[in-house]
Amino acid sequence: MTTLREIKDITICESTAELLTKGRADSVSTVFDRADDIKPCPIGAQQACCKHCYMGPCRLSTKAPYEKVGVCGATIDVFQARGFGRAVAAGTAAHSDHGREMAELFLSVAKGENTDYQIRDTKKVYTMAGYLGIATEGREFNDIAVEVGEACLALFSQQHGHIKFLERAPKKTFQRWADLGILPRGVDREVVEMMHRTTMGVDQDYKNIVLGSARCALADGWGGSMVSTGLSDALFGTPSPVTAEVDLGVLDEKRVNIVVNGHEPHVLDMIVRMSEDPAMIAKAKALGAEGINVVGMCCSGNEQLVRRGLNHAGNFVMADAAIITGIVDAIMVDVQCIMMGLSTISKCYHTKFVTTNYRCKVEGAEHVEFNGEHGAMETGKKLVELAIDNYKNRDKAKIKAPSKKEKMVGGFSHEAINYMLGGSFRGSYNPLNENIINGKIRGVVGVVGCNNPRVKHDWVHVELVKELLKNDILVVQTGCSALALAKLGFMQPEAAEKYCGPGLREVCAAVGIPPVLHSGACVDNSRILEAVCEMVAAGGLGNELADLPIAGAAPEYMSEKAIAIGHYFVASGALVAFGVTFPYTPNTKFADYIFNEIENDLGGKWAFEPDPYAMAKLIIDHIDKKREALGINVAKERVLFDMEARRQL
Ligand code: NFS
Repeated sequence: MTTLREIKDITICESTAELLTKGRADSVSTVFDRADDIKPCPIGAQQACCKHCYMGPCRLSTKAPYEKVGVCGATIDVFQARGFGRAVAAGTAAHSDHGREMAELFLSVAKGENTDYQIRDTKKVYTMAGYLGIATEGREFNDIAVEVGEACLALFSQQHGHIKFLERAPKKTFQRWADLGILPRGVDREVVEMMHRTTMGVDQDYKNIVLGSARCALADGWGGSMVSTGLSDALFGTPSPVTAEVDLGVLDEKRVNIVVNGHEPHVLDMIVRMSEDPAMIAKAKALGAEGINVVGMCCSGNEQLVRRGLNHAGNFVMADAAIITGIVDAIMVDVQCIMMGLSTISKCYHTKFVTTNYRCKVEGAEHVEFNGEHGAMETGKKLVELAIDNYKNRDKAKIKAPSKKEKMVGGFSHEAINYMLGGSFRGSYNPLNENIINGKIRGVVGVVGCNNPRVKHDWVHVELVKELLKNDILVVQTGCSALALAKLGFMQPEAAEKYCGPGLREVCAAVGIPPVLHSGACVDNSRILEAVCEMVAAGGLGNELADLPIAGAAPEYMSEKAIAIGHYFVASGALVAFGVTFPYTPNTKFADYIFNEIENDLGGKWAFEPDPYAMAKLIIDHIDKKREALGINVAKERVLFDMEARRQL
């Protein structure tokens, strides 16, 4: 019998704790309990296992002096690099297959073949055309849009030359990539090449594999993800500040509740639109409900939160808790971060678990295929009806409706940041740069990524961000991490007063922004690339991305996608710190390369640190080092709070 953690050790999120307690009383198993039940394989966890051929799998000792090698003679450094490269390829594939879906959808709309969606942000299409070198003078908008869509789609299978969006980077950063020979070609080509290079008997130089992985990761960040963000903005609107409510309390006992858990914004968009149809509302009312309530969960929810202020139920590990409420009439999923356990747990309640994408079917789930290009509206209606019909099956004895929810302001695209800081007539990044130069803002850090049930849910995110804010570091967020902070009120302008050092507090008050900016889903980390390019362009902070006092962190990550994102930030010149665990063996050449030496090649580097306070310290040290190199470091005390001070806070 496994001993399960006490709920207080599992999460700091009150509503999650409340529902997990009920889940245990209901005898259902959640992702947290399964994490207690299955210990990670210690050899796999250190990437000291290679299973890419059938002379093995070979497992090496994780203790120095690492003399043992695989049957083919491969060293532990090659083992680690291969595993790393494959994670980057898988993550890149995931973001990019999603990006391609957006490109195909956009193209069908631009061509006038699909009237279920519209292009809502024409300005974005012109901007994209500019980056892609597509002429716009004197041309019909639709012709431009079709060409933009085709160019974006072609970028996936591009065989020669680099992805055009890379030219948005500062010249020096671009030159670094060119000199290293890692300017990526099309996304598909880079993913295929990385899979090839990591098969048995191909690339057996760990540095060459890691640099090859950088090429693949760059194709993700500056290719697939950038296409996804750009075209989704064109279709659904570029985010600008908007209010919403987050946490499980957004579920409403009196209405039909639909939770959409996934990554395809057009699926959620259609379900929301169909739920607003008076005929649908009438149908729900006829069954005794007061209406229909659609909320997001994880990333497509993040996209619709920052674009239209859609309420959001929480990060992906909270999906079990949502079902345990007994008031979720349907949970609809598309692709990515969908736990198979949801199928099992939904059967313990009345919840319908519905898959909608041919790529992601789950045993035991009902499948209603959603095709954005054909009959999206019809399918959207069908999905909403299915939830309405299930409302009558609620089991009153199993209901526990959570009440906790928090208000937030989100929607900080790089365009919105530009506007907020500079105003509509002189929108620019100059004010941000000035505040960094004068030291009111010490640096900017992207705190992103998943939750991982092996650590206390949300706690690492929140403690890290608190430390950064106290030290005048502006925080930009995406993905599940953003929900951790939003649920605790960090995304309200008032949070600046409560959590920030004096400099950051002053800037936030003057501009009227929260100190933690929500920028969208994980694919929207490409927005952070855009923002940091603008920072270099605005001047005064160096000539390449690696000069900036910035960093990235994914303190509770769990996905291969996070590794791909981390690596494109490293390849773009940032320090990237990961928590929980990292697939490496300490004191090997591979470890030394990715954590140190790689900085000479790429300008950025990796760090692994599970403790949020130590992570904050290493990030702040890095930022101070960059400030010093820029000659803008005014001596500043680092505020390190002791336990007592933390408790008071
Ligand atoms: Ni990102 Fe979205 Fe969340 Fe992690 Fe999964 S939902 S794309 S991978 S778990 S942040």
